[in-house]
Amino acid sequence: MDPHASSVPVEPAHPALRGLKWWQRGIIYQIYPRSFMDANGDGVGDLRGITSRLDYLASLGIAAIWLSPIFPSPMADFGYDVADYTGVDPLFGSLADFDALLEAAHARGLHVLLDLVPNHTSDQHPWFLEARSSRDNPKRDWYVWADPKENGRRPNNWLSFFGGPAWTLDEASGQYYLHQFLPQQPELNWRNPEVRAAIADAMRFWLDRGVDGFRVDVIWLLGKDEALRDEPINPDFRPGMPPHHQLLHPYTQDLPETHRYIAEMRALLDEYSARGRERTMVGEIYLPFERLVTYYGSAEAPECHMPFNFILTQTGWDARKIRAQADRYDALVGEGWPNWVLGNHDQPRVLSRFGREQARVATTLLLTLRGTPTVYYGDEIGMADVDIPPERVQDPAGLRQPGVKAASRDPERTPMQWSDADFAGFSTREPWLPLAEDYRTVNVALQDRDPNSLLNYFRALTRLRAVTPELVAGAYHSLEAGFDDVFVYTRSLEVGTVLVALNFGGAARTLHLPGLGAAGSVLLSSVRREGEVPLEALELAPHEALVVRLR
Ligand code: TEU
Repeated sequence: MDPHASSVPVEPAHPALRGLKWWQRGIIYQIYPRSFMDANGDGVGDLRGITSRLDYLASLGIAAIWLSPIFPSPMADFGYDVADYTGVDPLFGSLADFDALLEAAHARGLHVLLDLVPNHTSDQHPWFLEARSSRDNPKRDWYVWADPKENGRRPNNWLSFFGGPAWTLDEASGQYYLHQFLPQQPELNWRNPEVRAAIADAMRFWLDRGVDGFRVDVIWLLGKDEALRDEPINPDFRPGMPPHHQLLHPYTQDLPETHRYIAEMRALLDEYSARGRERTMVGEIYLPFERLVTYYGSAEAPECHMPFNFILTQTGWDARKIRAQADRYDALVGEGWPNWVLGNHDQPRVLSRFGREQARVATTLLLTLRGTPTVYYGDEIGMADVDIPPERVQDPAGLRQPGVKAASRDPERTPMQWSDADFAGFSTREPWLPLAEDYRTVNVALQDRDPNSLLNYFRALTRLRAVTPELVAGAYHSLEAGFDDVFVYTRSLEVGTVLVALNFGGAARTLHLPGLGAAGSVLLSSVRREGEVPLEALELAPHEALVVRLR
């Protein structure tokens, strides 16, 4: 396979952005393949479906799509249980379908990131079947095994993210194996160099085919305490929280050796980047900023190009709190390239968290803070969480944790709403998860035709980013807005300064912003106004998002 057979056309970057990589200039769009577009009419999305929607994706002004896992899998965790790192599950199509998707995406200037799941495999992966077959199998040490305690109990108190213990007894061999997710997701032993080499081979397989990089699943969990010490009790645990929060996690999360493993993965990507097209690695890491930023690594041993910044999914919709977090993050990121996430396949939809009237404010925030934005499919048209009737719940995280609020991730994984046709234009039959009831009024086809739609607001913002280098590369500086529900910041480069003013509330506000000059010109407003605005008495409509060029 010639990796140059489909290379991404180089987009003409604004001169002020020369020197920035594509993943720094552009926007990442996450696709949950089961729910994006079903081409073969089985009720589940697939690769040919995605390919058929590439023109839509290109129309969004994004730089890359990230596909949640497409690999062969028993689907116990809907693909995050991988049974073969170098194939495509027949549910999604074939390798040939993938190559066609990659080529067609590249032809439209879209990069493609795959979801690498290196912390655990499926219990049906041939490696685990071998490892499990006997204590002296050569692959035994590829996974994490431990003897029962004297009383036959599990080796320590570690817990699964999905409820219950993190250990399951393998009756035949009399040892427990570790799984911080489902029992069907045994954890690889990253201390074993053969494991690291095997994952590197899997990465090469896709890089050689031409993929532009990876989003790496639970990368901060790769190392675990070798002595398997008990984790301490979390004093802040309250009933109703996910049971995993009963413990603190010093022995299963953020271990020092994890940085070494990530640096090895990065070195492999850098080899490919040095030979031609720039490849990238985004790491899934839920940690406080001070720890998160250590995953950029150092100049000598770089790690993730971008450790995901999930703070907007964890902070309430509060302008002051978000300002404080953005200030802290921007300062801590240092030389690293920042990034922002508003939603993903594990979190309630942004619209359901913050309300439909705040959709444009949220979109503007995501696309104008300093750093690469990651957009979750459907958020650009204002899809909301869908109530799933109990008999249709699919997500094992929900099924295993009754009574824990938002434990099931099904509500944010429902089919993309393409049109008001039957099954929302997603499929020709009842999809695997229920469609939102609002799909006849909230869908791509309708919003495409409506110049005032959220979709067209999203596109106007991405077009604005493309011609406004300040919004991509400009320094971030927040301002005191004088109101608890207003967030104001500037983005400046030598070529100029842009002001962003966001009204998080339903009341009109008049801001007094001294020292910025008498007036600015509106670049974009969610209430569609144009022209000059006075900066010493800047009026914001309820729920308005406003972007202004200063002079
Ligand atoms: O998620 C890891 C993770 O931390 C989640 O369990 C998260 O805490 C939870 O979903 C919050 O609701 C990754 C994937 O994104 C997730 O979809 C997988 O289920 C999980 O890893 C196992 O691979």
